[in-house]
Amino acid sequence: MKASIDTLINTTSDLSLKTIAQKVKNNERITDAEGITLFEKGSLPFVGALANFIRERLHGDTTYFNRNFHIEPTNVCVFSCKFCSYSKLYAHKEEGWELSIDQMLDIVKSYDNKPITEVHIVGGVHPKMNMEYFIELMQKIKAHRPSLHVKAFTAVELDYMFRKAKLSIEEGMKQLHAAGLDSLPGGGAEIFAPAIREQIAADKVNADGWLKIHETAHNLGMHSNATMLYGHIEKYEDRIDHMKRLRELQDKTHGFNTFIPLKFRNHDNEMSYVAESTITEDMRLYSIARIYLDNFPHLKAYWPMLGRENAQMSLSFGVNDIDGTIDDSTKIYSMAGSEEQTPAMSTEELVTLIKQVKRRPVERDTLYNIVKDYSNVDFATEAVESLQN
Ligand code: V47
Ligand code: SF4
Repeated sequence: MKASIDTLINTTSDLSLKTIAQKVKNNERITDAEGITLFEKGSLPFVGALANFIRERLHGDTTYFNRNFHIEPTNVCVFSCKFCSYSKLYAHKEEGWELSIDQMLDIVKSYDNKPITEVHIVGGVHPKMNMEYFIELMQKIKAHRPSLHVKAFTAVELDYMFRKAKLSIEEGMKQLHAAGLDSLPGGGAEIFAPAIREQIAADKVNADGWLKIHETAHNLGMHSNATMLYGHIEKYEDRIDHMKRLRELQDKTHGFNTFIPLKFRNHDNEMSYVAESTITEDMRLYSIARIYLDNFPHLKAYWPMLGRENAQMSLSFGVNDIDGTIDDSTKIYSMAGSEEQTPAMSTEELVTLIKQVKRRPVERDTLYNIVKDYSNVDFATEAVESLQN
């Protein structure tokens, strides 16, 4: 590994790229300007080799996945993000769906005998689904299955809930945490740069509001993820600006677990005229994120959006986490044009996907505690043994 990075440094003639490679080798932070240089000048083999070096320094071959299921309480939303293919405006709410607390609890109960560790709950912003509603949901989930980790609500949903309830972020977060909310997913971040955010997601919480909500959660001892919606109308500078704000907050709190780049899909939304990014650009983005975000422990490829084969390929471009079995129907990507129309993968399929590219599959829980190392698991033998027992 060291030999290959030395070769890369010695064979790179561009001085600015050579300096970046040297910094990566020395485990030094790159600057914002260097991040932009990587986007402008870094070839896929160059940034990929650096990202893989960092990935292997941090995690070796270990590739994490988890066993989770999604609940989408509603696709009715008061906001009107231009890239969203999924939501139905509140004014047309009869075209959307709304799940009752009992219906959501039934989904939780349908996993009673399955070794799931996490439920991921994210949806549109429905005015009727307020603090009381979600406090009751959290309490009922925890009463039913206390060990299930509840990762729920984007900062967009939380901002709306807290404002409606006239609660400070801290008070609102404390109440949900006490009711059973364990951590926050990374959605709603989109692109922080105001000039772009105003064009694609004008009416929802802004960058400072998103960051404040995550900072408050971190200060209460909760962890969270961060996303970035890329490959639409943003520029390289906007990507670096986004990651810079995340890197700065992470320096303060160390509360982020993982960074999840989300590739913009253009099917059936108001931005369908924007071409989707190429796979090469996707892999460059993952690689540069791994290089720039030196204080994020994990980089995740969300396979329902990227597709399984591209997610598999990303494991050579800095990614060390491939999300979950998503043993359920999550609609946000299939409606936006992802090739994954029924995003569910069995543990065996996920493990196989990881092993095919010679990485080590490890099941984790939400907080990256190891649940099971699958490197030596032979599913055929396990199936026979379970039939015999
Ligand atoms: O915030 C919406 C994105 C996000 C489109 O934390 C789109 O573990 C691409 O945040 N093309 C919600 N993306 C999903 C999310 C998430 C997913 C998986 C894991 C985690 C985690 C978080 O979906 C939204 C938005 O950025 N999105 N529409 C679209 N057309
Ligand atoms: Fe609503 Fe989220 Fe869709 Fe925006 S991305 S319209 S906040 S569901």
